[in-house]
Parts: sequence; structure tokens; C-alpha cells
Amino acid sequence: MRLSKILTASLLLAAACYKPTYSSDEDAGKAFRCYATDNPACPAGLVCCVGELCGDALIDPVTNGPVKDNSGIPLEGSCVPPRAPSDMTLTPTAYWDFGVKGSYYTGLVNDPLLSGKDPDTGKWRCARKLEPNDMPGQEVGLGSQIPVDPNPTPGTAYEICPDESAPDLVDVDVFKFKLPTPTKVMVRVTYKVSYGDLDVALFRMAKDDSGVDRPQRVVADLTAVDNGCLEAPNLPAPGPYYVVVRGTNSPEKPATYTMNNYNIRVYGVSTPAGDSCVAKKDGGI
Ligand SMILES: [Ca+2]
Ligand SMILES: [Ca+2]
Repeated sequence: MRLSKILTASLLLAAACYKPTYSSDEDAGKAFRCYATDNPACPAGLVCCVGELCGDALIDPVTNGPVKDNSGIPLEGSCVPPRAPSDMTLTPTAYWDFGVKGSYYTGLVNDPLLSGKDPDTGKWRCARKLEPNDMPGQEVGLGSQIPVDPNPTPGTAYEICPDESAPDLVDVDVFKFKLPTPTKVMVRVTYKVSYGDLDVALFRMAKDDSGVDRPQRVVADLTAVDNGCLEAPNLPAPGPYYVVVRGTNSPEKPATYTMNNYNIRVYGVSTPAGDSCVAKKDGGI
């Protein structure tokens, strides 16, 4: 009896103290805004994340205050479902293992104008279409019937660029598809490398020693030239499979990741001798 009173009192206290700062999320139109230092930061079952940083990773271990951006402003996050797998500190770049990149773009660099604010409109330049989409459960769904032998099209336009709340965090875009039958699959990513090199890789899920799904790389294109292409000769059905596009860093600037606009097409090829990347693969298994 006494215990239940204490519990009730604690719950009431918790409810009274629950004053997270939130409003509608501009990107998803559904998530609450949050600061990890709010207690609780999010409604039950959700965790406060800014890009790849979640929960305690948003709390400065020295000051116990919020992690701040370059301007000294505390990072404001979104309340989102816990990300798979259970390790909250796992970043999308660590989760999606692209393998070792062997070549880097060294030519003239153009600014893709995808970070910072437009001086005319005052708006953050990165549109953040369909974000966040960096981890399983957030991905852009391509369905269970990708087009087979389609007429070439420009593809769908996306951008690799950061959210205004975390301008230094790397962006990755994840697309998921399934197959009704074993299929040769092509992925074509179009971009100009002078605005920022992009990498693309195809993953399937495989159980690790603890029975947890982990991405296993099927094939990757880590070349530092215009456009990316993947060719998977005979993917077993049904999947699922994940196509991941990311910005890249370099040995000279390991903490700086490229941004760029790109278009992507994912499609099947009905004949083995059909469409091909023509020897432009790097890494993979
Ligand atoms: Ca993304
Ligand atoms: Ca590339």
C-alpha cells in the first residue's frame, strides 16, 4: 500500500516535471523536438536523436549539459523510435560498413550549396526530403516489385546533406527493396564528383552470433569519379535489400564529409547479358 502511494506520487511528480521542448518536426511532420538533457527528453518508448547522435551521446560528459553546435547552441533533436540495433551509440556510418575506400577525388571542388542558409531566403539549403532515412526502419521504401528493364530515366532526385540542427554530421540515405524472384539488380547513382564524391553500396541482412540482423555488404562502388553503379548478378528472393548512399571523407579531412545532389535508379535486368556497370566496381564480396 505504502509502496503504491510512493509510486503514485513519483508518477505524478514525473508527470508534473515533464516539460520537454517540442513542436512538430519539419522533416517528418510527426516527431517531437527535444533536448537530451530534458528529463524525460521524449515520451515513453522514444529517444532523442540528432542525426546519428542519440540519448546520452547528446549530453556533454564534462558539463552534463547539452552537446552544442559550433555556434554554442545546444543541439535540438527529434523524438524517434530507438534505432536498430539496440546500440544507441552506433552511428549510421559505422552500421553500414562500406569497406575500405581506395581512391579519393583530388580535382577542383565546387560548392554544392547544401549547407548553411540561403542569403536570399534565409532558409537552410538542405531540403532534407524524406529524412531521417539513415537506418533500418527509417529507409525510403522502393517496394517489392522494382521495375525490370525500364526505359532509362533521370531517376529520383535526393541530396546528401546535413540537418540544420547538426550541420557537421554525415548524412546517409537508405533505400529498401524486396524481390519476387531471383533477379539481376542494377543501381545507378548520378552525380558530379566535383561537387562532392558519393559512395553507394548494396546490403542484405544476416544474423550475427547473437541472432541480431546486421548488414552484410553485397557490392559497393567506392570510386571517386562522376556517378556510381552497382551490379548484382543474381540476388536471391525475397530479400530485403538495402541500397545506401553516403557522403565520403578523406584521409586528409577525416571529419569532413562530402555533400551532393544525386539521382538514383534501382531496377532489375531480365537477361544476364543485359545492362551492366562495365567494370566499375570497388570492394564488395
Ligand atoms: Ca539521410
Ligand atoms: Ca563515388
